[in-house]
Amino acid sequence: MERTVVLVKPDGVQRALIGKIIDRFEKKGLKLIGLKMISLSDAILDEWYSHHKDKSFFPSLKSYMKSFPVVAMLWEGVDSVVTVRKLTGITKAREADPGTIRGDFAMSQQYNLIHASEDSVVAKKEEALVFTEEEIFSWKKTDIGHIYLDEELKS
Ligand code: FUP
Repeated sequence: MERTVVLVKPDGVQRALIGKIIDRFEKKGLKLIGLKMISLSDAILDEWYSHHKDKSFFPSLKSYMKSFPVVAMLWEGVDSVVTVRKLTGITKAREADPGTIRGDFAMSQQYNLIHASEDSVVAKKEEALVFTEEEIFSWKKTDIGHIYLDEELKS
């Protein structure tokens, strides 16, 4: 099943929104298979945001992401990358749809609470950057039959 990485960014940690953010994904029916607090290093951030390295906001983005620890999560579900991006909302939080995490709790383009992997290739890269194999848990979610049809689980 598809996996995707979420970070609660420094502003989300400072604003005491970790629990609320986890709750959104849990209630949706996604399965949490990895969770930890980490301080992001220069090496991780250079790789994480390599597509932004030439942008004017990159130095500010990097120093913000290093300013305080973040909470990293790995979520699993059918089409989890797209699902988590929809629950997250667009980058510029003050214009994000109500009902999304950014739309409900944030105002800024940079302080937008949360990172969510952009696609499945990026999700695999991000998973490898923050989680070791021992930090990823395989467990049986017993309500799975009430979340998906059997044929959805086979696709
Ligand atoms: P997203 O996938 O929505 O997190 O957004 P991007 O990958 O486009 O951007 C990553 C992060 O860069 C954003 F969360 C915040 C920061 N950013 C800025 O600070 N200014 C910008 O103009 C665009 C992005």
